[in-house]
Amino acid sequence: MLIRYPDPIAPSEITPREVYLNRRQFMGAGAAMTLALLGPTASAALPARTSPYSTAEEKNTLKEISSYNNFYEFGTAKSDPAEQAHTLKTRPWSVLVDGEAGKPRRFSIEELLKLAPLEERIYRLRCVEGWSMVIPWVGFPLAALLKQVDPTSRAKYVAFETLADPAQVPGVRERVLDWPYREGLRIDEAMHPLTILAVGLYGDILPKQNGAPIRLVVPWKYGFKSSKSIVRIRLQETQPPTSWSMANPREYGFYSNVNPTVDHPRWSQASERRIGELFRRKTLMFNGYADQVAGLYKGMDLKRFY
Ligand SMILES: Nc1nc2c(c(=O)[nH]1)N[C@H]1C(S)=C(S)[C@@H](COP(=O)(O)O)O[C@H]1N2
Ligand SMILES: [Mo]
Repeated sequence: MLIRYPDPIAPSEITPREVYLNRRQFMGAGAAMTLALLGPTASAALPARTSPYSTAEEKNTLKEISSYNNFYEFGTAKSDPAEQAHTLKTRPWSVLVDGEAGKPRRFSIEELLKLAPLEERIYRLRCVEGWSMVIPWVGFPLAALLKQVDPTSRAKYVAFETLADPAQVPGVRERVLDWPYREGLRIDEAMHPLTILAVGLYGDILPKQNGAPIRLVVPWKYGFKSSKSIVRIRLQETQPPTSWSMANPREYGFYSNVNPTVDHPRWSQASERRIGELFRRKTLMFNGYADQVAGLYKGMDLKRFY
C-alpha cells in the first residue's frame, strides 16, 4: 500500500509561514537579534511542513495536550503524567526493530529523527473513555522505519513495547496492567500512510507525558492503541497480545477502531467531549478517517472484530 506524497516542496512551506517571512524581513540583522525577535518559534526544535493528511479543525492548546494524559506508567490520574514523567530519561534512547525482518536492527533516536522528512500531522485523538483532542504532532510514517528492516513475507503483524524500567516509569510497580505496555497492529494498518511515529508536537520535541522521545499515533483507533515511549517494535506472523485486551478482552479488542455503532460494554461510544468544549459532539466512524481506512476492513464484521 504505497501512497505517493506530493512533490518535494519549497523551504518557504517547510518553515512556518510567519517565521519564514520574519526571517526574510530581518535578514542582515544580527542573528541574536533575529532570534530574540522571533521568540521560541525561531528555535523550534523540529521544523516540519504540514501534511495534507491534517485536519483543519481547531487545535487543542499545548497546555491541554500536555496536562490531561493517560500514561499509566506514571499513575492513573489524568494529572499524574505531567507531574511524574520527569523521571523518564529520553537520552540515550534506541528502538530495537526485529522479528520477521531481513535486516533487524537497533535504531538510535538520532537515527530515527533523520530517517524521513518530519511532517506536522494535525490529527484528532479519540480516547475510549469518551473525550477527544486535536493534536499537531510532528513525526514520520511508521512505514518508513519498517521498510528499513525489510519485513519478510511472514510479517503479518507489528508489536510495540513501551519502556518498563521501574526507576524511570515507577507506575510499573503497580499491577494495573501487565507491563510492559504492549500494543499491536496488522501489517497493512502499520504501513498505512496515516500511521506515524511522533517525535514532537507543536513544532517542538514531545513532552515526556505525551510519550517522549517517540510514540505511535494511529488516528482512526482509540487512543490506547498509540503506545508511548517505545523501545521495541517486532514484526511477527501471529497477532500480538495487547495490554488492554489482556486486562479485559470483553471491553478492549485488538482492532479498537473508533466506532460509534459499537458501544463499550459499560458506556456508549456514540458521542464524545472535545477537551475545551462544553457540548458533546457526535463520534465519527473511524474517528473521521473512514475515507482513508474503511477499505482495510472490507468484509469484516466490525461488531465481532472490535
Ligand atoms: N505506554 C503507554 N502508552 C499509552 C498509554 C499508557 O497508559 N501507556 N495510554 C494510552 C491512552 S488510553 C491514550 S488516550 C493516549 C493518550 O495520549 P496523549 O496523552 O498523548 O494524549 O495514550 C495511549 N498510550
Ligand atoms: Mo485512552
